[in-house]
Formats: sequence, structure tokens, C-alpha cells
Amino acid sequence: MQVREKVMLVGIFKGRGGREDAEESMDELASLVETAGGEVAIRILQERRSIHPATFTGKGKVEEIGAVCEEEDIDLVVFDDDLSPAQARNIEKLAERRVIDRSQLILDIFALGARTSVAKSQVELAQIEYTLPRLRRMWEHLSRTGGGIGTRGPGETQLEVDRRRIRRRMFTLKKQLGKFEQDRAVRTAKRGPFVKASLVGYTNTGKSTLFNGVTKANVTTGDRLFETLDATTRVLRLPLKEVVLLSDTVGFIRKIPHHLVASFHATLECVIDADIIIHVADISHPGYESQIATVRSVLEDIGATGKHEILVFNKVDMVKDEDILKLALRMHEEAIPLSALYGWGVDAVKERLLQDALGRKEKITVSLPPKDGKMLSYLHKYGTVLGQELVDGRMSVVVKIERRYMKPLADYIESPAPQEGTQN
Ligand SMILES: Nc1nc2c(ncn2[C@@H]2O[C@H](COP(=O)(O)OP(=O)(O)OP(=O)(O)O)[C@@H](O)[C@H]2O)c(=O)[nH]1
Ligand SMILES: [Mg+2]
Repeated sequence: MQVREKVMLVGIFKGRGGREDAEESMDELASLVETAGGEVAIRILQERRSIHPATFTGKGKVEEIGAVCEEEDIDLVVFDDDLSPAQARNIEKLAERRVIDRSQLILDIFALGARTSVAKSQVELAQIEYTLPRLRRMWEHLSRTGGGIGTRGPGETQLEVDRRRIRRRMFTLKKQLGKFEQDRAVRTAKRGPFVKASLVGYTNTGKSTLFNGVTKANVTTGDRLFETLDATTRVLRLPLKEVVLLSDTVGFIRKIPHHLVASFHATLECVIDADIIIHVADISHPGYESQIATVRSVLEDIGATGKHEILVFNKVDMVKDEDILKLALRMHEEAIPLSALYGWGVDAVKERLLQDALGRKEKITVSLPPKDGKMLSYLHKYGTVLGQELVDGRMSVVVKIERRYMKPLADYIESPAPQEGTQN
């Protein structure tokens, strides 16, 4: 963008208790505008008990917004909450300015940042789904001619044509993405039956920085929202021959548009499939608690529940007041403090990952008929073989293996896992 658009932000809050939360949301909206290349000139935050069905805020307020826009030369008005197509249309008419909502802004940032073909297809799908119910608004200026019985205006006809074309495009995109997901499932299956872990967290908390630090990968990081828009997976080799497949993916945000979550299924698949989730929180951010809550609720929305979570507090180097960290660690005793940027605490994350991966497995002894090469290679493929020897003409194998792979072994298991404290 050559000339930075001048932007006005509009938000509402209910009751005095909602003010702080709304302020935080407005701060974030301002960062989103900057990420999209705009410049925030004015913020309006209004207390409102109810949403006006036609104009979201009251009609008088919208007229006031229009007057301020005129005075301050504002190009664009961004609402912090979702507007219905009719509300957006009415506000645009009254205020005589272009109006978008938070969802549209986020979609715009995703469209700007999408690099891979999968990310591009996903964003396009989300944008189309967002646009479809709003098409009438775009065609309105053309459909003013005609009207009345038997004289459907050209805009109306064009609208039908456009809707059909867009639905066809949606179908193609969904097919493409479905194929991609299938291909990836095959690729992952080929990699072997490893424990899968996925980095998740609010946007800009340092997920990719930690990913690079742990795997020596080279994912792009940066101090902007939604730097990462696709998924990268690396094999992480840990001590004791343990291997974990670790993925880095897109970050979350409050009020994330649901079209976006739905169409980003391919990118979020690594989270949905994960056995372990490494939840990265930015402890230097004053709103880290609500960010943690947002991330957990998005995880629920996408069906990534019931997984083991490793919580990490990143950016400890930026925490000025030690008491803040102490308090946070008292509230979340299991959390690991770290600085992904400086590499402090990264080993602790690896160690926890190792313990969790090991904890998912049981040590068993299997006794195989001497010539059962097939079963022996099954054990090598799905488990970690710790030792094997011939005992009374049979092959006795000590192996660590996840429960989910034990079924074919049922007839051969000789002894269950030894008790705690027994050395490997
Ligand atoms: N001071 C400090 N900065 C950090 C730390 N970890 C990451 N950062 C910075 O925070 C910014 C965001 O880091 P990323 O790794 O891109 O964050 P992300 O969670 O992957 O962000 P998205 O992909 O946009 O969701 C970058 O400017 C990093 O250099 C840390 O431990 N300390
Ligand atoms: Mg990232």
C-alpha cells in the first residue's frame, strides 16, 4: 500500500466491567489495522446495553461517526464486532465512508500474508463464504434501474450469475483442499507411527521461534500478527531413541472469524491430530490469561480436545517485574518459563516432551515363534526395541510401545510393564 489509509476504530462495551476487556480488544484491533497497512487516527468506544439491529450503534452515533470522518479525513471505519450485511450497508450510507468489521480485517491480513497454495486456497474459501451473503450490497448500485413486476434489473440478474459462479469456485476449492488433506495424511502415515506434538497459541507469542529453536528449522518469524499461515512439520529426535513429529502452525486470536477456522481445516489438521499440544503463551503480555482462555476455547471449537497440554510461558526476558512471573507460575504450576529468543528453558520443553512421549508407552516383553519375521519387524516399526534374545528357541523381545499398537501382539505378550522405578 503506497498511501496509508487513515482509519477510525469503533467498539462497544456492556456495563462498566466490560470496559477493560473492550479496551484490550481495541488495542488488538489497532495492531491488526497496522498489520494490514493502515494508520489508526481515532478510536471510539461506546457503552451500549443492546445492539441496534439496523445500525449496530445508535443512528445518532453513526451520524456523529460520519461527521468526525469528514473532519479528520478518515478513509475507513473498522468495527471491532461482526456487523450483519444490512448493518454494514446502513452505516456506510449514513456515514458515507467505507465500513468493515474485525472479521473482514483479519481475512484481509490472511489474504496479504498467504504464500503457499494451500494457504491461498483456504483464505479464498473463507473470503468467498464471507462475501456470499454480502453480494447484494456490492451489486446494489447496479440494480437501481428497472424494478417492478417483470422488470428485474440487470444488477439482480448479474447477482444470480455471480452467485452461481462463486458457488462453483467454492466447490473447486473444497475439492482441492480435500485432496491436499488426503495427500498429507498419506505422507504422515509414511513417516511412521510417531507421537505427534503441535505448537499452538495466540498469534505473536513466539511459536515459530520456539519451533526453530527446537528443530533447527527455518520458519519465518516476525513481530507482526499472523506471520505463520500454514503448517510445517519436522522430525524431532529426542534421547532414548524417541522420535516426535512436531508441527508449527497458524496462531489464534479473539473473535476469530468462524469461516476462517472452518476453511483452515487443512492447516489446523496437525493440531486436531496431535497427541500432545505445546501451548505457547506470551507472559510479557498483560492479557496473557485471557489469551490462554481464547486459545483453549478455539481448540474446543476445532475439536482438538482431550489432549495432553504442555503450557509454556515465553518471553520471560521481557518481564520486568519478577512478581508477575512468580504469580503466573503459582497460578499455573505446571508451566515452563522460557525465552525462545535467547534459548533459555528450551531444553526443559524437550525434556517434558520426552517424558510425555515415554509416558504414552509401556515396556513389555514379547515372545515370538523363531521364524516370525513379520511380527519382529512390526515391533521395530511401531515400538522402540530395547533388546532381543533367543530364549528356549523363541525370540524374546523387550519393547516400549504405545497401547494403541498393542492389539496384534495380544497373543505374544509375555509380561506386562514393570512397576515404576524399574530401570529401562
Ligand atoms: N523478547 C522476546 N521476543 C521473542 C521471544 N520469542 C519470540 N519473540 C519475538 O516475538 C515475535 C513473534 O515471534 P514468532 O515466533 O513469529 O511468533 P508466532 O507465535 O509464531 O506468531 P504468528 O505466527 O504470527 O502467530 C518475533 O518478533 C520474535 O522475535 C522471546 O522469548 N523473547
Ligand atoms: Mg508463527
